[in-house]
Amino acid sequence: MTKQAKFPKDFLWGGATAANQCEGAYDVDGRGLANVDVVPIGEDRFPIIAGQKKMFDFKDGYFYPAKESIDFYHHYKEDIALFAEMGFKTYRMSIAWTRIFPKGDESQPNEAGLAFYEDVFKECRKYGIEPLVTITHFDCPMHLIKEYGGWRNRQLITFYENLCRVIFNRYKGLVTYWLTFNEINMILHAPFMGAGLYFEDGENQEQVKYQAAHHELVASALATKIAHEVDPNNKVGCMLAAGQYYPNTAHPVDYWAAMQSDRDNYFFIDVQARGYYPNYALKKFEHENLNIVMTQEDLALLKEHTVDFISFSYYSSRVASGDPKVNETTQGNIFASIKNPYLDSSEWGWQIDPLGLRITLNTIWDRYQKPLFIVENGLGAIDIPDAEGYVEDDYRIDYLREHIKAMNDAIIIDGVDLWGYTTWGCIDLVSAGTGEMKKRYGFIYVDRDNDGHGTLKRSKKKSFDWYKKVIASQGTDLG
Ligand code: P53
Repeated sequence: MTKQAKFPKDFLWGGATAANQCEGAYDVDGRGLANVDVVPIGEDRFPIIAGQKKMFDFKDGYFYPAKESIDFYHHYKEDIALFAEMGFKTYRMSIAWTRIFPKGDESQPNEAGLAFYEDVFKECRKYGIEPLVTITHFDCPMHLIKEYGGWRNRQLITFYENLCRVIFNRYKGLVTYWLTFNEINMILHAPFMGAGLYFEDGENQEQVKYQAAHHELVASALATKIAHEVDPNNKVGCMLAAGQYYPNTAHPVDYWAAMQSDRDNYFFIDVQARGYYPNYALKKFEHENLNIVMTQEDLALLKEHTVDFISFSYYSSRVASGDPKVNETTQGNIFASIKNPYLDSSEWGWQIDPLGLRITLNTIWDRYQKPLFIVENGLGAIDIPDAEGYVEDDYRIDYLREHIKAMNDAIIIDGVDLWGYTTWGCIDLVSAGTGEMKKRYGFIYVDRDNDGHGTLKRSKKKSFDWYKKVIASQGTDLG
């Protein structure tokens, strides 16, 4: 048994999911269609989520895994009971915008959608589980994409503001931890999934992405403002797809490349946590002739309403090279990176680096000095269940154990202020990157395959009891 120093008593242990990857019930109770519904599994998925191939509706010959997913919509009581059995202190989940505003631009919300999340939050509270709610986890109503062009359009700020006002008021007292945009930097890598952006031929894509990013940043500041007005107890965080870049060698050009790549991602958090655009970004706009429209009111909002905490996902570190001849990249990740020869990889080619988590935690803490929250971490793997649905997932336990140790070192040895840890996909769900079901992260196995076959039966994996013990022992027993 590995003995660790105790985590803080109020440390928020838990797990994370996202609406579109687990709820299913895509057309139930008045829900409207979103970008995340119309992204199929298969080779067209990447060009579609990158905004390079148009898919605005369901088309014959494709399978759309989010339509039914694991049907959390009809299983949430059973699923939350299992989370409670593991001892979760928090459950990170997201709201599907199109359940509340099916088209996105209505003035009145859909009561059935509001009632659904109210029930989910009450179910969490019944077990003393604190909901941690992502307001948008990659979802944007299709109507806002078709009619307004997604986040490239300034009007999206107002529609998002309406959504925030409605949910902050309705769930006052039920929810206090909010995240404004999941992996806000994803807009650069998967703009259709991240911000409902589809590019027309000949368009300056950088310009469109950074203008849309500006709208999201302003919307995030506005959400923070409203959240604090509605309930001063509300805590609002930003959310970054994190993972430190290492230079490929000690050559200064490699170090410089790593720094540049880090800045591409930290740019968003620099604005959300510090309240203003960093000079390197303003200079980039200038040198690349990107004309980003910003009003004085926008800048004032950014300045006055910075986030209360910083959350991030961490799966892997990354490697950058300043040498154009070095181009052997890792597979299977939206963030293509140079391969790191010192690290093992998952079955999907994601490199495994627990110390990288400690490094990332320290870097973000040094940069912002605001409380941190790890809201995603985990291993996507192929699980082979026995007849009862039990999976001996020691590989997952090993991955999580090493990352929990790294996080413990960051808190106990380095003094990083970390509020909590939610593992990704605590129950098996659809992969965002590939659309597969067989890329599983959960402590709970769900009987469903890539083609949508299966009974949806839930069963505990070996890691279920392991994580339960980790939480019960305040992270001291990682055995
Ligand atoms: P999947 C890529 C790189 C880092 C984070 O990813 C990413 C992605 C998207 O693939 O997204 C986050 O399912 C995201 C989750 C997602 C999770 O990582 O591709 O917030 O929605 O499921 C894991 O294995």
